[in-house]
Amino acid sequence: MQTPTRKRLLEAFTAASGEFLSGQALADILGCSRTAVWKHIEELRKEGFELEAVRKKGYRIVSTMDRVTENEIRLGLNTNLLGNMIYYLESTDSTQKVAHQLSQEGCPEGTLVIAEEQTNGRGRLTRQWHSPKYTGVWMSLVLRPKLPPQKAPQFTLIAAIAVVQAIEELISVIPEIKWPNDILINGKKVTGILTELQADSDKIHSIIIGIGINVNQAETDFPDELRSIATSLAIESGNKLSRSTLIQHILANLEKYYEIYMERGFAPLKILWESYAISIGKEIIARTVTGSISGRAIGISDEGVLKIQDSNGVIHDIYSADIEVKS
Ligand code: BTX
Repeated sequence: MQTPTRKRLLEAFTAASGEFLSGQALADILGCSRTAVWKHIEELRKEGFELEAVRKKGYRIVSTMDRVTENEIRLGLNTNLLGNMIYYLESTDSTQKVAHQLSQEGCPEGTLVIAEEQTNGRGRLTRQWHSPKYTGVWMSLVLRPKLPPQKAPQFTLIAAIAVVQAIEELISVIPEIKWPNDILINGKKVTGILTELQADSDKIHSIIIGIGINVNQAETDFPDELRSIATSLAIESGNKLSRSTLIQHILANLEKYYEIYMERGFAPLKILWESYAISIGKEIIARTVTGSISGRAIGISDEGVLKIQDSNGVIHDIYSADIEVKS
């Protein structure tokens, strides 16, 4: 976590969009001396930012390195809530675990935990999420909506919309959502979302949304067992992508949809979600912990529950499952 001064400095460079900012202008913005400005600039340089200093013009940021440090994410971030606190970790077991801990300690809504690598990334149930260093986005967000716990599954769907749109904003691929928590490109998994809760029976304390995105991996970076089912944005688009830019787009989209959701409920977002979903209208098999159900996926309810109609016309509500699309 960084000082408010550092945060303001990066906001000023973000607003300048690559233009020069004079030492005096920065001193005024930050409310400190020009020497103090210079010290902050030196700190940024040490962290890997390439900064240009020109006499009578001031400073500007020329390029950044591809890391997902707090500074990298702040430079270009246009949100009010999401990312207001950023915890950056070079390596951790799981950002979900860290976010749970911070949430229990009372961290503010919008807190983001981000790591370059996870050594024990978690999927649903007891599954693992492969999270190698410097190649993906491994992040967890803490939200504190005043809602009953039954609403929580909708947040997986809202997060999926935010990620799909962020991908579309940056590269030309067609990402699709497989209910409830996978994003696929050309049938292979590029993103997994894990929504967890801290709640009483009637009230959510926090929702922790974990998002894992394969960004810059090559095929050979995936272990054998994942190679046929997983892909990365770089493999699909042919180009490497700035992870911090991707994160900025996700946070901006998620903040927008979170606001819409809190004001107008899930209905307007349900239509959007369905427009990205691959399973709706198709014959699918839903494998739940208690057994499998086959039938046609006819849609999701306002609560985000998947509706499957079997061959006898009976409609089943599916709360959690792995989906296989048959046709
Ligand atoms: P899931 O249970 O739907 O998917 C887990 C399954 O996905 C694994 O069993 C494996 O088959 C496959 N898999 C594992 N790693 C990858 C990968 N990198 N790419 C594609 N497929 C993979 C999905 O659970 C939810 C994943 C959330 C991950 C985020 S990362 C940040 C946060 N911290 C954390 O520990 N988990 C979340």
